[in-house]
Amino acid sequence: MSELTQLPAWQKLWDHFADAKQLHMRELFESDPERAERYGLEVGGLFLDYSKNRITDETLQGLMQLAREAGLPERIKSMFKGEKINTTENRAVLHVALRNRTNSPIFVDGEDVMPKVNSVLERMGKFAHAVRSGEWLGYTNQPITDIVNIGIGGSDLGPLMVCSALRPFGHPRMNMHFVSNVDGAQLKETLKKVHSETTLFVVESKTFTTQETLTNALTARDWFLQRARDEKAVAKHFVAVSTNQKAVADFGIDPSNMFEFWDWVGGRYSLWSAIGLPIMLYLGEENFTELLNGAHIMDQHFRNAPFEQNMPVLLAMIGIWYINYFGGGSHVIAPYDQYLHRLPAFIQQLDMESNGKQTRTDGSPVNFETAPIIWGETGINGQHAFFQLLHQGTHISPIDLIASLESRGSLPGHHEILLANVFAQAEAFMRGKTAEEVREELAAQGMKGEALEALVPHKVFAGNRPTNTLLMSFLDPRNLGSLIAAYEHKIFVQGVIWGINSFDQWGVELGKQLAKTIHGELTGKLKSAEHDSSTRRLIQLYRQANKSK
Ligand code: G6Q
Repeated sequence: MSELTQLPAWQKLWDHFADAKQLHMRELFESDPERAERYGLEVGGLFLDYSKNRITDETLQGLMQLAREAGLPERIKSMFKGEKINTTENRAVLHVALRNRTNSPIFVDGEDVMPKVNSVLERMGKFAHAVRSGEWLGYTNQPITDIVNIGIGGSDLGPLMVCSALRPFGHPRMNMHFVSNVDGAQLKETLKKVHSETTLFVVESKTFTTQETLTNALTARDWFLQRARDEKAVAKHFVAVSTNQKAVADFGIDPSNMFEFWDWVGGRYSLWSAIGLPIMLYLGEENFTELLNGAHIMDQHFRNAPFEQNMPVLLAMIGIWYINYFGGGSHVIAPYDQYLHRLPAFIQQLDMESNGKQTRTDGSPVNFETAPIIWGETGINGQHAFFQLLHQGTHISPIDLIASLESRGSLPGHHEILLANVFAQAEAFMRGKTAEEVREELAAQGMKGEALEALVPHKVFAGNRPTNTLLMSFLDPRNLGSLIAAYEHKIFVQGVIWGINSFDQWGVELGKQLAKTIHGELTGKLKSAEHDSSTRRLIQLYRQANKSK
């Protein structure tokens, strides 16, 4: 594979960086009245303003050249064609097939995957309709009122984020619950809120071997049977979503109650598959289809638009500019929307699990930074907390500010305040505040002399802090679908530039193995294994604390 740091565009960008790092966005805006117009882009119901970045036309040309030299055009084609680009697992990467609304054939191992995608979607639709309409009845002939999703990681965060984001579109009878933590508390608290007669448990696990999920599912099943006292009733209250039919059957869920997906769907990219069943149960088939439609719009755009006007490519390459040239290792997701409060956690997994790697696809180590640390919170709450660091701290971290333009559904007077904050923050991050402006401001407040001068340095803001403003017309299934797909493709592009496999997750697999031995020791099933002194001591402390049990 080509050595990224040897590519002509990589070096050319370094030459350009020597000058570009001196530029202040204030001046860039002053010298170009058209900047916002030129550095803005609309795709479907999404609008991206990327003008408040430390970039010029030369930067963008260099970055797009880098994308071409790194083979991005070919890699995009490979993904959409179903080639096995997840090389360490020998799998295709086809979340795009799950929302391929044109139905054009996509082949994996010579087989068109579209018929099975459509057939599972149809089964999901029928099932969702039966549950939502009240036709599907529990063991005492009552309709379902509560859905408990049991899953973790990719089998939790996507459905959880989407169901929270689209709550205004949810079925009024349906209460959604998500249980991922194996600590017992989350399941215990959830079970306090639901009734066995009216609850449907959706057990979601790609592998159906994940200890946390299986433990929670078994406990939920015991809880249910203690109440229903009839094994046959399980079929009305437990369904599974998995790629592993045998494990589902072994667990005791009838395979006719299983919704299938395939190994070419990565966990963190799976909300579009049967893993989206809780989404469909809550929002209905039509809204789920709209979510897929929105993603499809972004897929088509990503596949066909020239890089210079390609939203995911722009987001990715501007990200590369900060990560690899400025050396900023963090990126903030700040949705100005309470319904999107789980979006930072979702993007965190999507990005950090995909690109948190240091080995390239050919097995060689990288000699540059890869995935940034993704973090965030609803913007308005962040403003009253960590934005201080973003404004005046020593780290420079790009921020995605995400909001909806229309005030539809908001309480009177609220949306204007919210959006005023989005725009004001973006402006402040860009402009900053000079010592001269601070002096004027303090003088206007009646301060003067030494007291004024002593305060000036504390109230100065350097500005020049990058933001992307991502605006939706309105937070609905279609626009959310486009937004998520934009991030998925952004992450893919960055993975391609770094030459890493964005679709495996050996770090997660390690976590799944590690606890097994120690769990055996804690439960007394295994004799003490070899450990370092710290681990031995921690195990001892556990034993002492639980001596009497
Ligand atoms: C996602 C990861 C990981 C996975 C969970 C749950 O891409 O692989 O987050 O989704 O570990 O795995 P199962 O779905 O197999 O239970």
